[in-house]
Amino acid sequence: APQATTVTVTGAGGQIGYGLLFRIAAGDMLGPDRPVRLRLLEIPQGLKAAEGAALELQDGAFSLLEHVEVTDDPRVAFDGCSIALLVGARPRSAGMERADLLQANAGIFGPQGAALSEVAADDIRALVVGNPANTNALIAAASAPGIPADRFSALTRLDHNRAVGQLVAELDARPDDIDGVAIWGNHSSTQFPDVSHAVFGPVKTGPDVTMVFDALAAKLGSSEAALAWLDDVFVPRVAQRGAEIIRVRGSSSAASAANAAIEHVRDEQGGVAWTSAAVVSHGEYGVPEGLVCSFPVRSDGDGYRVIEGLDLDDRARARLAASVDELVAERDAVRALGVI
Ligand code: NAX
Repeated sequence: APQATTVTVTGAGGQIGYGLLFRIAAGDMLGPDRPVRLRLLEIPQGLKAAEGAALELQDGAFSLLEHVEVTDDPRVAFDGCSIALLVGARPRSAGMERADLLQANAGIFGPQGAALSEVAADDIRALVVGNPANTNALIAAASAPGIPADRFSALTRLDHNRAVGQLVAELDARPDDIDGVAIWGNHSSTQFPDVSHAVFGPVKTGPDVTMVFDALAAKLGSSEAALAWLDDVFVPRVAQRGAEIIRVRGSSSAASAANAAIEHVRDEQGGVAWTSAAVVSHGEYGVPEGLVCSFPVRSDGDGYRVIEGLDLDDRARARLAASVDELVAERDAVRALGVI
């Protein structure tokens, strides 16, 4: 049997952790051929919840699960780890300013980046889920001198999947019939969910494929109506879906976030032609180098790369620029705090 892959989940006692652990153990993330060793990192107040999850993992008797360890020490949690899911973060409390939030999270993601740099496996890849995810990933990467920065990414696959879900409902389609959706910018309400390169139709059967925009225009009666739906319904609905889930469910997205994190890692490791992820910019589409920004990406199984060469119209450029401005402001605030 192949050697087990060490996967570390931080915030493992929280609700996304609870959604993640069992699917990882079942092979949904790395496939049915790769055994896993799970390390669960928590802060002292979260240890009992993580230990409870570990007991339930035992009760799952998963054939791919070799070992589970619960700890509050990042150095123990990341030792030999190849995949780190950085979920635990400091939430924004009432009246907290952005600088306070960034500083509190820098106190988590700085030390975790440093610990990863010292003890993780050479093939380490880290996905940041905990918010503010893009800037937390920037901080972790900057704190990990021994790890190439592009091994860090942040989750916008949930936003991507939310966008597909809205199109599926509007076009009365199936998820597999939609390809080429893109999330640009920050994982926040400034993000730009973009369908301008998206195609609709039984994608693999060629002749019936149309642009999503044309399908929307046909459905809604005109191009103007399609554009109005995108601007007034689709973009805000996707960008504010997190708040909608809290309103309806009474707590924030958990299973859908865990599902998206599983798909992010699965596709990064297994290869994918087109999805969305927040990755370190090399200046693509004019996004300042070093920012962790969401783009349309692909992977050949060795990490996400930005899909380049797409035409962005004025509307798309303006929306991307607004979200990038927010990322720049977050980076500058973190710099002003002396964190990076
Ligand atoms: P929970 O509050 O249920 O769980 C978070 C857990 O992290 C807690 O058990 C806490 O004890 C632990 N934790 C805090 N600091 C830690 C540290 N330094 N080391 C290890 N563990 C630590 O939150 P949950 O609903 O699981 O959400 C986790 C994070 O994901 C939040 O920051 C949330 O905002 C973020 N999200 C990100 C999404 C994305 O698409 N990028 C979507 C879902 C979610 O909102």
